[in-house]
Parts: sequence; C-alpha cells; structure tokens
Amino acid sequence: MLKEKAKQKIDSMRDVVVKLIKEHSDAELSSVSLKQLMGGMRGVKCLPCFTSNVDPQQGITFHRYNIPQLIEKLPKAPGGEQPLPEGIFYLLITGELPTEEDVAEITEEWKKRGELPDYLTQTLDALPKDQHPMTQFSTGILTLQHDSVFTKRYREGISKYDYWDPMYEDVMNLLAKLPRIAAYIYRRSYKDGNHIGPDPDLDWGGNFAHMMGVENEEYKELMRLYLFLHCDHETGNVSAHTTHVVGSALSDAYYSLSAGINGLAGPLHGLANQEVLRWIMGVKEKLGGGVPTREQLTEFLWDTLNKGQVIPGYGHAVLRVTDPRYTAQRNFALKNLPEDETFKIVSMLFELVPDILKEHGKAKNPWPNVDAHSGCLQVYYGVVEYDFYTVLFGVSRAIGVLTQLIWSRAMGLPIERPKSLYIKDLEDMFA
Ligand code: CMX
Repeated sequence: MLKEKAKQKIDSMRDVVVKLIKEHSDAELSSVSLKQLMGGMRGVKCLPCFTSNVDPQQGITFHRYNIPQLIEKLPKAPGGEQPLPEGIFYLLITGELPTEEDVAEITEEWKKRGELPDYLTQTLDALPKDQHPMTQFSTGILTLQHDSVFTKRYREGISKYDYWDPMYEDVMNLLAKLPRIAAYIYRRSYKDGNHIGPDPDLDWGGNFAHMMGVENEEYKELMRLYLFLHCDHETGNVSAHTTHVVGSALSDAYYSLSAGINGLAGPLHGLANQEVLRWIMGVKEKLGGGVPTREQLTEFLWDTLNKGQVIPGYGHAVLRVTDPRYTAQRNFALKNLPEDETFKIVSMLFELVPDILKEHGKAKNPWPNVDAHSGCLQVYYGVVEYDFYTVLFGVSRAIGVLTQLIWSRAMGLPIERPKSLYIKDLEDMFA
C-alpha cells in the first residue's frame, strides 16, 4: 500500500532531517545581497525540497532521475510509450521507481475517490461560462474544502506528528477529482455543457483526455506525457512556493492548492502556455494564415520586444539551457506531427528567438521553457481553446505541489515567516 510505504519513507527521512539539524544547524548555505532582496530572491537558497531539483544546466531531476530516464523507466499504459503520471506521483512520494502494480493501485484508488459532489458542480455552474477556466478551476478546488479531512481532524485535536496522515487523504481525494473538475470546466465552457463520464477501464491521464471528449489514442498518450512533464519543479517557483507558504499556516490542501493555482494563472508563470498560442495566432491572423517567413517572424518578435513585452515561452529564473520539458514535447511532435503548421512555427521560433533575445541583451536565459511547446500539440489534436491550457498545467502541477505539502507536514516544517527590511531603514543603512 502506498500509504504504508509513505509512512516508512517519512519515518526514515525524519531521522535524516533531525540529524542534519542537530549536526549542522549553523552551516551557512546562502547569503542575500541587496540586488537579490530587490530582485525576487533569485538564487537565494532558503527552501528545502523533498521531491526534485532544478539544475541551471541539466534541468529538472525528480529524486535524481531526469526526464529521459523516467520516460524510459516509468510504467506505461498497455501498448503506450509515455510514462503514466501515477508513476511520477509514486516516485515523488517514496523516492523509488514504481512497479506496474504500484501504479495500478494508484489508478484504482483515484478512480474510487474521483466522484464530484453536487455542491461542486452547482458552484461551477453558477459561474459565467466565459469566466477564465483558471478562475473556475481555483474556485472548484476551494469549494471542495468543505470536505477537508485535515481540517476536520485538526478540529478534533490531532497530534502534530500525525498531520501528514489527513493531508495524504486530502491529497489523494483532490488528485482523484482534478481531471474531472478540469474536464467539467472544459465541457461547460466550450462544449455546451455536454459532459462525458469517466471510462472505468482507463488510467488517470487517459481518462482525462476521454472526459474532455478527445477520442484519440495519440492524444491520450500526449496527456500522459503532459501530466508527467509539468508536475514538479522544486519549491521556489510561484505555484509550488505559494502552495507551500499557505500550507505552512496549516491551511489544508484545498486552500493551499487553490492559492498555488492562482499563482500559476499569471502570464510570467503557467499562463505563458496560453500566451504562446495567443501570440502565434495573432501572427497568423495578421498575415491571413499560413506559415510566416523567417523575416516576418523576426519582425513580429522585435515588435513585441520594442513594445516592452516579453516573448512568452522563453526565459527562465533558474534554467540556462533549453528546458528538457520542451525537448520532450518537441520529440513527441517530431514523431507524431512533423508536418503540422503550428509546429513549424514553434520550430522556427526555436531557431530565431534565442539569438534575438541575446541581441536584445536583457534575458539571462534566451532558451525556450516548457510553455513554448505545449499549445501547438493541443491545437493539433483539436483542443484549440487556448484559455484552457493553464488548467492542464494545473492538473499536473498539483501532483508536485501536493506531494510537497505532504512532505512539509510530515517533516514538521514551521510556518514560513522571513524578515523584511523597511525601505527607509535600508536607505539609512547605506547613508
Ligand atoms: N522576453 C523578453 N524579455 C525577457 C524575457 C523574454 N522571454 N525573459 C526575460 N526577459 C527580461 C525580463 O523581463 C527582465 O527585464 P527587465 O530588466 O526590464 O526587468 C530581464 O530580461 C531579466 O530577466 P531574467 O533575470 O532573465 O528573468 P527572470 O528570472 O526575472 O524571469 C521569466 C523569468 C520566466 C519570468 C522571464 O524569462 C519571462 O518573463 N519569460 C516570458 C514568460 C514565460 O515564458 N514564463 C513561463 C516560465 C515557465 C513557467 O513558470 O511556466
């Protein structure tokens, strides 16, 4: 059972953390310059992460496994080539690669817990259909707070050493429901509320594709890859950090994830995936369709920069190379849609943008991030409503940030409260 395995891992990690604190409490790990204080804390090492690490040159590793290794090693759907997202959840929780049985157990567990209560669908139905899907998604998650096991057990008087247990239950309930909430939002906003129930024979990602109404085996595979790729990116990014900070006040998983999703909805973070497609569609519209020439694309790119806007999908706060999550999606496109028009534009951008950003001279990382590629794959399979794309990101990101929440409660991490510096005191300090 995953929960029993998690308990063993938590117990041994508690020993590791206690030893580290006992023996190295005063070790200096990072200092903070004024530039960092005013610059979004870039590079300040001040957060533990129990699941993953982003290296500027190598990209993300999950418990030290990189993306190509996991695409190869994680269990697949029958006849499939892409990793099942249930497998990365198992890895993040336990630090070990799952067997096919481990993954099947999670699939079954999430099926059992996946039903949406009426009060949730009624709440969603009360929102305007053209409310941004991310607002609907965050509202849906927050609404489910009604059923938080953690909050109930806290009221009953639980020991702090057991916090992780009801948190685990909330996380399992939430993850089980997220694809259904997301598909519900997609169908109500774009498909006349013509909802599709889950298929009991499908896995978590395959079922999400099915409930969205895209009946295509290749799209199911894409969904599995997508939900695997976007799940976790250590603790410092906005969605993970927000979830962590809110959770540190012992707000439950629903409050915490809803807040993290609100952060993901920003155009400098997850919403960049919708912005990439919106940018490409804008170019196509101005040119009256077709694939633009390199010269035309160059002109549009400079025009965007000269207007003081960012080129969405490029740059990163930590990475200094092409995001391996971009490369994984590019490999999928090269195999399945090499002649697609939007993919050709995305590829042309890959050739042009880095040099333009270097010439522009501001971005520290001129290379594409995860969001530069995802939209064109969705369009190819008929999911053209780009306002919805960040919800897909959110369903996946929940795997990582919610796992981190379990770890935070299990390790007894305290309420987060860094010290700020009043601006006039700073001024006086250097007067
Ligand atoms: N286009 C134009 N300018 C860019 C840029 C881009 N893609 N990326 C960075 N810059 C600019 C910054 O706006 C900043 O300008 P100012 O000095 O005028 O403020 C300067 O370059 C330095 O920024 P940086 O240190 O390289 O980047 P940050 O760590 O501050 O920000 C990020 C990182 C991702 C927010 C930024 O690269 C960006 O805005 N990219 C476009 C949006 C995007 O794709 N976001 C998704 C990131 C992945 C994710 O979270 O999903």
